[in-house]
Amino acid sequence: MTSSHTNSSPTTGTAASTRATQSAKIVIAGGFGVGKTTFVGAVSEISPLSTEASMTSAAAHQDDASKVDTKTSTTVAMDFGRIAVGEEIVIYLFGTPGQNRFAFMWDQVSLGALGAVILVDTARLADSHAPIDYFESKGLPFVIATNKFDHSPVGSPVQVREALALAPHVPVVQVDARERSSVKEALITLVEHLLVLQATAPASAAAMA
Ligand SMILES: Nc1nc2c(ncn2[C@@H]2O[C@H](COP(=O)(O)OP(=O)(O)OP(=O)(O)O)[C@@H](O)[C@H]2O)c(=O)[nH]1
Ligand SMILES: [Mg+2]
Repeated sequence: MTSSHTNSSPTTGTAASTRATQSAKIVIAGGFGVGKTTFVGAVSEISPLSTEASMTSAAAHQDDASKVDTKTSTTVAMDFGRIAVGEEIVIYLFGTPGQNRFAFMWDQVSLGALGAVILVDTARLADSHAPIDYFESKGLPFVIATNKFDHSPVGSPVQVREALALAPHVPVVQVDARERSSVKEALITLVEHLLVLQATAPASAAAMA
């Protein structure tokens, strides 16, 4: 995997401290209330940074909580989490705000990212069109992860791929954003997808770094 940048650890005299650390940025995107903040929080090894604001009745015309009845807050800027992979690779997770009125944040949140996980609620597939179009237009690789909501129809990956008119090479996986192991699987799928893209199109992958 190509790293987004490389940091040298400060010298303290031990072999471990002089090892280079590579870091990669991954974006967690998707429509309103699909579980992005939950996803980042489930896997982050640090207390995730969230920028949640209460969904008040004053903003009810904007924050349509009827779509996600357990929801009392919404992300207004971004989520941030961190996972170490061994001693040498650190993955930073940036979650986007889901509501269209905060879409102006997506460029900032996605800057320098290697790829994205786009979370999807199969009961509201149309909400995924904007994030999918966004990452396609930026040429940023992504995988689709259908989140496991009780109210949502269980679509097979093939049905979801068809309904979202995805390119054949885009992976589709099922995820439970509350479960660390499930979130890790989705992230591994993205990393594997990035490696395949890099192996098959080295020039374009290098340009993303
Ligand atoms: N049943 C179920 N509920 C989930 C799952 N993931 C998230 N939730 C719940 O769904 C609601 C929305 O989750 P969030 O993580 O806030 O969603 P979000 O995409 O960050 O929302 P915005 O930032 O407002 O777009 C919360 O009440 C979560 O507890 C899941 O996999 N299954
Ligand atoms: Mg959120």
